[in-house]
Amino acid sequence: MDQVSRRGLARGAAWTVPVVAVAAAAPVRAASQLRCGVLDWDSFAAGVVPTAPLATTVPGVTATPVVSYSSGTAPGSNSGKVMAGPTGGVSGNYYRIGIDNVKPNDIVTVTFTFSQPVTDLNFTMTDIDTHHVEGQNKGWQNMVYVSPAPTTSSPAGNILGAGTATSPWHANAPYDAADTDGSDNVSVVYAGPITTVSITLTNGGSAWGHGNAAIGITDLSFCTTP
Ligand SMILES: [Ca+2]
Ligand SMILES: [Ca+2]
Ligand SMILES: [Ca+2]
Repeated sequence: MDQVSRRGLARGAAWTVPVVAVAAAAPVRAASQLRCGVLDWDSFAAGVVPTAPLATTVPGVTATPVVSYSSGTAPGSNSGKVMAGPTGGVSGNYYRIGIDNVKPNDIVTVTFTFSQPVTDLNFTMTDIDTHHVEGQNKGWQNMVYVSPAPTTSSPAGNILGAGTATSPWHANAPYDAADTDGSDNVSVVYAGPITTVSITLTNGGSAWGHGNAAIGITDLSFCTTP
C-alpha cells in the first residue's frame, strides 16, 4: 500500500468510524478508573428527611440510609434528617440521629447501604457528649458504636471507649458540647471494599433518663472499586 492510498483509507474511515469508536472507548475508560467522591449533605435541603436513594458526587453511586429504633424509643424530632451545621466544629450540613425524652438504654441505629461496594470510606461522628443535670440524678449519655468495626478510628480528646457494643465511645466528663466543639468527635476509616455500615447511638443506663439525645454524621467520603 503506498502513502496516497493509506491516507485515502484513513480519510474514508474518518467518515464512518468515529461515532462507533467513541461509544466503544467510553466504558473501557470508566471501568479502569478509580472514582472517588462524597455523599455530601450539602446536596440536600436542611431540615427534612432526604429522599433515598441519595445521589453522591460519583455518578451512578447512591447511598440509602435506614433509621431504626429499639422498642419504646421515641424518635428525635430531627432524627433521620439533614441538618444545618456546624456540628462538632464541622461546617456544612450533616445527618442527624437522635432520641427524644430519653430513657435508659434507648437505641437508634442508622444503616447506610451503598449501591455498590466502596473503598476508603471515611466519615466523622460528632457531638458524642454527656449532660448531667448538676445535683440531680438525671441527664443523658451518648454512647456510640459502629458495625462492622472500622479499619482505623480516631477519637477526639474527650472520648473514651472502643466503639463496640460492649465498649461504646462516650465522653469522659459530663458536659453538653457546643456545635462548634470537636472534642467529642470520632472519625473512622474503612479500607473496604464495603457496602453497608451501621452507626448506633444508645443512651446510658439507669442514671440517664432525661432530655433529648443526638449525634451528627458528616459527609461520607469514598472511592469505588477499580
Ligand atoms: Ca458537605
Ligand atoms: Ca450529643
Ligand atoms: Ca451537644
